[in-house]
Amino acid sequence: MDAQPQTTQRLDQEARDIMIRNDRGGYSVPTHGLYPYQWNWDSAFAAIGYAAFDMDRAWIELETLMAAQWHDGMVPHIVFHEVDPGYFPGPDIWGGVGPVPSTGISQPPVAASMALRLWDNDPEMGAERFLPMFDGFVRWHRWFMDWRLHDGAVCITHPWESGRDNTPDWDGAMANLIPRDLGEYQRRDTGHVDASMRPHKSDYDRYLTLVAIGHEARWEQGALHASWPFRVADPTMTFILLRAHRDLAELGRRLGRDVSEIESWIPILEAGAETLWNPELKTYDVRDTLSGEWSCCVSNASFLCWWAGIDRAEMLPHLRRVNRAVRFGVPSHDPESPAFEAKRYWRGPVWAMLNMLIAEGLDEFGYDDGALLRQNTARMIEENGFAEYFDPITGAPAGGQNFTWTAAIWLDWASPRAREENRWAG
Ligand code: 2M8
Repeated sequence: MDAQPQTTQRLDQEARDIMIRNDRGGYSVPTHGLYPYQWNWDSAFAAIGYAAFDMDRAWIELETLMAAQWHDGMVPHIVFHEVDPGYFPGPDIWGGVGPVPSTGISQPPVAASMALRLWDNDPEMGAERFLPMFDGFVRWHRWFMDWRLHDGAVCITHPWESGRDNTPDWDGAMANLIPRDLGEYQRRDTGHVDASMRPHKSDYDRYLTLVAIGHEARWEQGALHASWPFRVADPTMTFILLRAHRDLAELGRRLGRDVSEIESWIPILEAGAETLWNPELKTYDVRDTLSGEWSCCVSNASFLCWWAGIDRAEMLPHLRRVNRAVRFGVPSHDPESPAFEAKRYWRGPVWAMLNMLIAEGLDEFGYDDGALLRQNTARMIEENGFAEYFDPITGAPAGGQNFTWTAAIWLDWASPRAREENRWAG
């Protein structure tokens, strides 16, 4: 056997071991220590990782997540199954009002798209397991349509809602947000990971201010909507929800359900996505809906347009430019921007799961860049392991280690074995 298949076999095994070790029984944690709870979009990616060796376990991941759905349809960003003082802020600070202790915001709704993938893996099991969840998914997607739209683009009300916590995309909106005096609090993240790879205290002051406002209002969207001090229209959310609507409609059709309401949301978001086009920078960009200001940032979320089914000619030169500037693309922030920081979380590092979404979108439009990105992601993991994120210039692993979504993305997509076995193009 030559070196490559041996490496692949070893990494496949390592990835499976990580997924098994991060399994807490019915849900996975992103990594031991740093993130001891169930996160929304992490779980969606975890499901496709489990699908590589245990389809039943894959569906359980989504079922556990959906069981935390709130009465108003929201599916929370963190589900606090078992209180763990190693993470801050925990359930007491959030005061979520769902059936299980949770946060009061959501996260990028990639779950319907991952459910469609599970279905394609095993259609019989897919029909059986998705049917009971279909209505819940529709209610969740409707919640975004009811509470998060601005001119058809999807907004976030907290940096944590986008999943791209400290991206420079909302530096302006964050600067306009006046933090409360919160007294002393103890962050736990910097006890697990070097502070140079994490957000600053000034960020946390604002994250916690928003949580305090939501908690006081018991997360009543109707009450919060008018006065909420942070509302940013975001390509991550807009593109991911647009794709998720398309995928949910497909799942509904397969189940023989009426999907006309879901289909009616698609043109709304398509029009909304165009409101995120920054004509000066010629990129999909973030817009602060309160100040009207553009962020003027090219981020990895800007390149989710293809995943959403939108092929915009100007985006390909941007993608090639930012990838040329680093060894491992796609950097989470433009390396030519002064705000770029190679190791600080969402201000520069590469994230394997966003690479997968970007690459698959490119594949669907027939661009070779998708296959190149997959090979590059595979090399990055081969050389540097299953880190939370990676320095795009050196590939150095950053953040938490033995990370669920990196292992899942390897198993389902980046591993050469996945490519041979799988239905994925390229
Ligand atoms: C990161 O965010 C959490 C808060 O949600 C944190 O830093 O405490 C983000 O990378 C987010 O996208 C991710 O879902 C979460 C768990 O991996 O970690």
